[in-house]
Amino acid sequence: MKNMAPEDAAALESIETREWLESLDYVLRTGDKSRVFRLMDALRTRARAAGFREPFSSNTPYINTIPATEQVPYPGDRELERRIKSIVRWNALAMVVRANRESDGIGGHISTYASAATLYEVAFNHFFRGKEAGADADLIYFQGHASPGVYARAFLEGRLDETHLHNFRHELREGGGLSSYPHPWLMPDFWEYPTVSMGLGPLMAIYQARFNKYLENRGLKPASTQKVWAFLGDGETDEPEALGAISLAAREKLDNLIFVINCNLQRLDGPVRGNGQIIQELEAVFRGAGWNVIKVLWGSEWDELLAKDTEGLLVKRMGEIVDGEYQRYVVEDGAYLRKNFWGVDPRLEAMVRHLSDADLKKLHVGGHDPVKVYNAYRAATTTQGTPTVVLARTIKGYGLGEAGEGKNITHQQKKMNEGDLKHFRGRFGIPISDDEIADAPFYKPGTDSAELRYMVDRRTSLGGSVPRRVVKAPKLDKSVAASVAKDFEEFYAGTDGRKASTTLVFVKMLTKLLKDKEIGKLIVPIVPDEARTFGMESLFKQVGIYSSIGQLYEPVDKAQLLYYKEAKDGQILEEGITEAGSISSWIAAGTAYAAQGVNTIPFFIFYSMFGFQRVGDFIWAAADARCKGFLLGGTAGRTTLAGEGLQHQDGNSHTLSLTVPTCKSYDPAFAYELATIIEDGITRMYINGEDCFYYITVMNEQYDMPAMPEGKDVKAGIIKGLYRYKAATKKAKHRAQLLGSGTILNEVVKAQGILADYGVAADVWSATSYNELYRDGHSAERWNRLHPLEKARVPYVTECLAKTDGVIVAASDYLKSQPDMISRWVGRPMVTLGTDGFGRSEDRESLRDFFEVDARYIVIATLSALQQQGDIEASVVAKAIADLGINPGKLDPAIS
Ligand SMILES: Cc1ncc(C[n+]2csc(CCOP(=O)(O)OP(=O)(O)O)c2C)c(N)n1
Ligand SMILES: [Mg+2]
Repeated sequence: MKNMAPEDAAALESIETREWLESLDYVLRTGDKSRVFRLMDALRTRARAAGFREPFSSNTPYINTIPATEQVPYPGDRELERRIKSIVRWNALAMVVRANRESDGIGGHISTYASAATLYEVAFNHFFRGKEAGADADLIYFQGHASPGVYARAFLEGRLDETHLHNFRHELREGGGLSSYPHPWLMPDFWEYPTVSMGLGPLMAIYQARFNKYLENRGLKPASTQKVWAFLGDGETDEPEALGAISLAAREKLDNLIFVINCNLQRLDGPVRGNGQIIQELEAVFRGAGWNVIKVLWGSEWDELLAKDTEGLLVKRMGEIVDGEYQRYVVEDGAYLRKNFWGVDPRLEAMVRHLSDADLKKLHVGGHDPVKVYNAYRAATTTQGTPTVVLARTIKGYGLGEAGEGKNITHQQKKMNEGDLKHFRGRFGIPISDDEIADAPFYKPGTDSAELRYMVDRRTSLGGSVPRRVVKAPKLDKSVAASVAKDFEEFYAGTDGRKASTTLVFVKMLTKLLKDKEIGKLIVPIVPDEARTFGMESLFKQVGIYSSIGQLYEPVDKAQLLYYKEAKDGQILEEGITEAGSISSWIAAGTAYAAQGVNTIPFFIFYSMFGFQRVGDFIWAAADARCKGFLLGGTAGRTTLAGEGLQHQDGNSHTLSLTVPTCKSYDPAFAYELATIIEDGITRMYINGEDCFYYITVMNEQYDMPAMPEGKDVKAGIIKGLYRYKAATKKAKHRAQLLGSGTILNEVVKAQGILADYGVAADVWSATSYNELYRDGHSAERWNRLHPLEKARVPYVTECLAKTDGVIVAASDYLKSQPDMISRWVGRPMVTLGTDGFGRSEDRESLRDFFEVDARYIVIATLSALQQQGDIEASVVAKAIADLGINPGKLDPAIS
């Protein structure tokens, strides 16, 4: 062949190929699959032995994974389902078009759902199981931008009315509206999972599926056939979170997980991979990670052509077109396709000679063919031992025609003129007259129409409508509060001179909670490879680390008391180094009270700097999902964590946690404060049923934990954010009120002592939460503004401080903006010290000097404030600066 003319070589190769394929066909007919694999293996081995190095590929050809010959027939009424789908399409489009006519710029998306309609409708009619299916009810993550289609279906099912649809993106209108995207916070009976911040949905879905297995393995939920479905965009897969945990899904054999990627080849601005093939790229990534990949690329019209493609020419041609060109095919006519796709080879051209240009244009892609989609889902739901991803090729803006089908502008298309609407109506056969079409009216057939009866019937047999959010778990009994209070008794008594850190105290509390008879089983400790940092390793042995396969090895430390114990019913979720994964587990556990009917109480402890700062958007989504539980920011405090420096020392997290409306943040100093806060959290979230969660910073500095001071208001003050910890013991000429939180409270107490020498009697207050004080202050202020005739409400912080005497100084291990937030309600000027700036690798003492938050700086701040109001001479302050060894010329930590 080497010395032949090229045409002869090609002809010979063609014959040779045919012969090999015929031999293979023979084996396929007469042998079984394993015989084929053995044969191919033998060929590969022979070729390798001859020195041939096969190029690596984790791809299969650019055709459907499930061949036509392996398909089962469609079980539904195709014609009725097509009509239903068309009506849903119409209403989804009308909702967006009308909203934007009324309020220009209100937004909404048409093209995403237009591309995904078949992917959803097949699932609605045949797969998604609703809440009546009990433990088998599916958990579905809908693609955020497809929400108009989900609303449109709910409208036909009678769950939403015309007013709702009319009020799409007008949530504040009378009669209620529909939120732009899936937001359980705003539509708590409808949506379950927030997805629209791209990439979060897929990651949360993986950990959700994993958590479901955890619940089953720990006996907290019966074994079930429940599936987690995650619908996402192909563009969305560029988010690192989207693909970041796919290897975990395969490793954990999550056959309860199905990803459906709507591969319309486009994102917002243009093609996802104009110069490549996103589907092949995703196939390689998922197969490499060990997933079952099902490609749905071509509709049934192609089956006959592929059957005739004995030499693989068509398959080869399909695989060599880049996505940018495929997108072009959507907007071009049949003649263009004939010339550019088929015309490159006379043999290909011959394959479609019998078809008209119009016929060529009608050759659909797989994601719009219910038979192909049904078969893919059927395979996905019956696959065992691996998660499945369905890569479905679709067309963005399908049906919009000139108004945007396949065009680069289609994602943003929200307006359609009369002509466009008529085109769409015609294409999908919607019975709306020419007189009415310009208004884009919603269309709903009668309740006893065949369409509606079919829809409702299908949903009834599948366990009811979806999505639907139901809180399945009853609230915990009041006796739980008493039980926890008993567990925590010792923490109110103090450590009697023994030093402890709040982290250590927390771990002791967790240990007690894990043993609690009433709620021990419900506690879910979560750590991202940080348990030893926090001294939690004793829990490994006590409750075990969850592993879906138990422990297949004898751990290296087996002989020791606290060995690394993995178990199938292990309680700790040791996630490895992934804060994003850990927070997703926390969300799954913290929302299990709803969909799963289990009141699991998650405690996720992490390096505080890698919490809100790193995975803040997940925490925002958690709040949207009405998540409950505890977040523990460990090794917190800019000057409390010694040595680690700029990337680790956290002075920011309380500022960031303030932004989450349902998050209550605390910076406790002592064991009894921490006990009070956790007890309050369990009561509020799980006994009273409040949809909120707690963020608590805990530190690694060790000191004496005092007993809780006497006084009936102490516990209430801890929860509200402020209480008087230690009043001045002696009278003096001058007065001061000193506020401190976390470990810095100890510096404040020291300052109280030094100030006595300067003739200042200072009271010490523990400010456990500036965030809560700030919220309370604004709430009172707002109420007073709107109710001028009523008795004015007094902010709690005013109640505490307004009647006191003396200057006010507050010191924090976090940004100065923390104490600054309450300054307007304290009745007089207030001085704040905090740790604005970048951390440093240093010891605690040097750090507190650098950031100017130690006892000496608190003393200077107090004296300076007294000087400002004319109570003492400037020379007294200057002398104190010198006496306390402070360098006034030192660097400003805020900007160095
Ligand atoms: C984190 C995040 N970044 C950006 C956006 C804005 N955005 C919304 S939709 C979209 C394009 C979506 O493309 P794709 O995932 O392919 O979905 P399609 O609409 O094509 O199905 C973008 C960039 C977002 N919602 N979330
Ligand atoms: Mg896309």
